Amino acid sequence: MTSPSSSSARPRDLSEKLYRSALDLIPGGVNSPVRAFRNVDGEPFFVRRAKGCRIWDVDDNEYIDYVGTWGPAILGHAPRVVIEAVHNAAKDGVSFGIPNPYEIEMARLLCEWVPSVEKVRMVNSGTEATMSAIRLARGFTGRDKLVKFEGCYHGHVDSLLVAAGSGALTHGKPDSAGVPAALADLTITLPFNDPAAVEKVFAEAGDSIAAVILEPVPANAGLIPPREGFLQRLRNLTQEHGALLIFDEVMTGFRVARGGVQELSGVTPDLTALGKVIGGGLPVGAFGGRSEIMDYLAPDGPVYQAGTLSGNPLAMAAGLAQLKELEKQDGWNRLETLGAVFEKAVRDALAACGRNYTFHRLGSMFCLFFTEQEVHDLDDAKSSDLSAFKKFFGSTLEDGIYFAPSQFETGFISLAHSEADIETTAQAAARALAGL
Ligand code: HOZ
Repeated sequence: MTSPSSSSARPRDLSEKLYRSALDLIPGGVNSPVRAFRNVDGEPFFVRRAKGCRIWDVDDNEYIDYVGTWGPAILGHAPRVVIEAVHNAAKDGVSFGIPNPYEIEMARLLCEWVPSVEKVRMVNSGTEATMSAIRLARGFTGRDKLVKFEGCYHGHVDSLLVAAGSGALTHGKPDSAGVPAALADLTITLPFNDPAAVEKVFAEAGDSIAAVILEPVPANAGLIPPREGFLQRLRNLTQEHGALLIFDEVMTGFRVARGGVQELSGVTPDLTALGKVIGGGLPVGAFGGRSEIMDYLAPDGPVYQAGTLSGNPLAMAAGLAQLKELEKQDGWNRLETLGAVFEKAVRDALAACGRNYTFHRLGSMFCLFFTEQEVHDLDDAKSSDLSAFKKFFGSTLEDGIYFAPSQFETGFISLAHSEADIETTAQAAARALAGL
């Protein structure tokens, strides 16, 4: 088996063979574009197994993983508590399409943990969560327009695939074909961290805006903290104009704190979209908020939203097991400690090779921007040197470290990463930086 410390080129014969087959059968060979390694001039490897902070590909190469299945694997891969919970739930049936007790337990936990949530509905992905939240906002306010921010990514929802981050940005197509112009015209897109731009839009069209939706800490254009007071300004403006404020905490929910960015910032939105960590690695999303708004949903209200597999017992059991374990292990404090160790290691590696690249971290989320410019919005993020990123990615991958194959994604540390893993990673990063 090839160990993470090996620096020789890794054989990927079986992955290459599988990828050839995939290209014949699946568009682009992948079931989600961010997996395609296109902008790092590579090809994806195929995973055989993952455990803790490590993954092994089908050619038996081993990697320390900082993608964590794009966020959900906060305890690490295949945690015992989650495997047992899924196994136990499955013995009683894998899907009912009829209410089950896990749904109540999950709803109670979410209402207790997430400040904005008085009532919640479960869905199957983050995309479904944001899609449903904006429909609800439009139904509740009787208005059509949405405000979103450049570089924020809210899943592949028609109305929100405008100036979108994540894979859309990575592949240079932040606006998708197939989104009707009439729909895109209802989405007003503004630079992040620019309160004056939001104030202007509200002054001009405030009474037609249903909602402002944002990742309160954008994590799909790299990782970009909000400037002091920005979230509160959005809260005040939306309230003054009768619009709703929607936080998309699919990335940050249960990750940066038990109650997400809204707990850390003290700014409470009207609606919140959740996903990723909430499912323990199974396909789960949720959206919730004030009761008076949530009660607009069918069957009580006029806004239709539904799902055959929503509240699925396996998914609920997995998510509950992961969330309870996080709390039991004092997860958020431990992740902050690990994150600080990681940050110091990265900053030391940067200093050692005389690079002044911008590094952002929030708890266990991080991004190294290959630019010396401060990063406060998408334009700043786009000043990154993508060819330097590409070289860095290739070098660390060959050294057995798997970072996301895009400058515009966020990295994740899990509770399964040890300080020794982080040290190994820092050494690989230092080698990669020295080689730029
Ligand atoms: N939302 C994920 C991280 N940016 C992307 C996952 C995907 O598109 O497959």
